[in-house]
Amino acid sequence: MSYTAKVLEQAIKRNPHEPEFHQAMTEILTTLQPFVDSHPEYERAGVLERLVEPERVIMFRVPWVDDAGKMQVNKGYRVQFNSAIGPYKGGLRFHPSVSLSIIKFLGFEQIFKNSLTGQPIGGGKGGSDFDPKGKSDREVMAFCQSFMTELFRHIGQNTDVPAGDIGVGGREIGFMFGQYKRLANSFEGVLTGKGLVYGGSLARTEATGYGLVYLTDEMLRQHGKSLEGKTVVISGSGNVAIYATQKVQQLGGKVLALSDSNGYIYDAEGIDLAAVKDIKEIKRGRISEYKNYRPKAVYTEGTGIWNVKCDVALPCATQNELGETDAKTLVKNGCIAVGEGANMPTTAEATEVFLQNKVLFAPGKAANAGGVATSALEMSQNSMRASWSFDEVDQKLKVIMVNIYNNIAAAAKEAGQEDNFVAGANIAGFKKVAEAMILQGAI
Ligand code: NDP
Ligand code: 2IT
Repeated sequence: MSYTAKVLEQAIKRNPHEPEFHQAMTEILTTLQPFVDSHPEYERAGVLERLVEPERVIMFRVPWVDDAGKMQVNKGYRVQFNSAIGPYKGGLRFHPSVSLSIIKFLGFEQIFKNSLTGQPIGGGKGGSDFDPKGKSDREVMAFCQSFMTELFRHIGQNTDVPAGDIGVGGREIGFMFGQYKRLANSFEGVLTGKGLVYGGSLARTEATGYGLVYLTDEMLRQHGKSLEGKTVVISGSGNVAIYATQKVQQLGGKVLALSDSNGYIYDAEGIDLAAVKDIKEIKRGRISEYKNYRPKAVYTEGTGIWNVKCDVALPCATQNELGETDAKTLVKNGCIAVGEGANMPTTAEATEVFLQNKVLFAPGKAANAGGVATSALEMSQNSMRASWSFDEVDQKLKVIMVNIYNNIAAAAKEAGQEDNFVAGANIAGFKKVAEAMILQGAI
């Protein structure tokens, strides 16, 4: 049995009932196998056994009082997975589905993603099973303050720097930053995605969606194509989906459909992004309301968005939202490229369908790395007490995404798997972290 297979089997056995974490480890360790096999120094140093075990897992109670005066209790998590190349860095997710398994899969992915950005950031992730949907601003504030009342003792600008993810945007980051500052008595860049008036970076809000589109366009260009004139389907209608839509439109593509957890809208004339922003960013409403702005658009309940014919698919909602049947439908409909805006949105079986059919496939840890990369730019600005212009940050982001593409393409080619960017991203992300771990001894 190979070293990778042994470590995977043991890790699955030692972490039962964590299906998403198993899925992420299986994907990464399986693709790393040929590379790791040809480098015995990794086994000698026990790199993989260490990589799959988080450095620290924090789980805590989050009590808060709702508007009816009733006590509510949620679970809080922070998984500080790997600090070999920098302070732990990664988002916080507030969603009722959040479990230790989900936070561990996200934290594990984050190690490799952060390495790919070329920035000095380690991997971490956190969150809660709190559901911000339908809560008043005061309830969200009460929750965020209670969450930070425990978390603050575990984080810091040089230790662990959380940010947003599903259910955590500018409002939540603001409430958590304010509470951190009171408790720690320190105004510091401990969170990213902050408001522009208290240390946030221009272009962080746009960065994940923009970065996804920069990388997808670069991947197409290196294959003699581009996003210009292409039809695009994007799932989700949150932060990543909205700014992916904006950048696709700027590059001359046509976005036909967007979704949320209830259903999807199809607009043959191309999505009216101002309408979507009004519904989602201002009113915090449902995507079905799009019909009030564009009566000719079609709203369909449920998860069928991948049935919409398109040239390019950008899954930007959540894990395992694109399965084998969806992948086969996309291929049959002539889809030429997929870029993962979400983390692990494509199941293993669906990924295989894309790779077998030569669909250009950019995995999330590379394609959505623009968000965390720009978070690292926010950290740099905070340390320097500087503030860069939108164009400056956007230009840096673009360079980072093109570099990521070049690195994963080169790693894939070197491994004899040209155009397999899943393998390329895993190998390129792994190499730097593994080397740092070996150089630092038994950490
Ligand atoms: P938001 O909370 O802003 O938006 C999430 C979107 O996905 C919403 O439209 C939501 O619909 C939908 N969604 C969430 N959960 C589900 C579900 N279980 N089933 C169907 N739809 C769902 O989050 P983001 O846009 O920030 O995050 C989207 C994805 O991108 C996540 O996978 C996240 O991990 C990843 N990501 C985010 C980054 C960032 O900087 N924000 C960086 C890198 C990756 P509804 O409103 O109905 O729940
Ligand atoms: O999945 C991710 O990379 C994020 N949610 C962004 C993390 C960050 O620290 O900006």
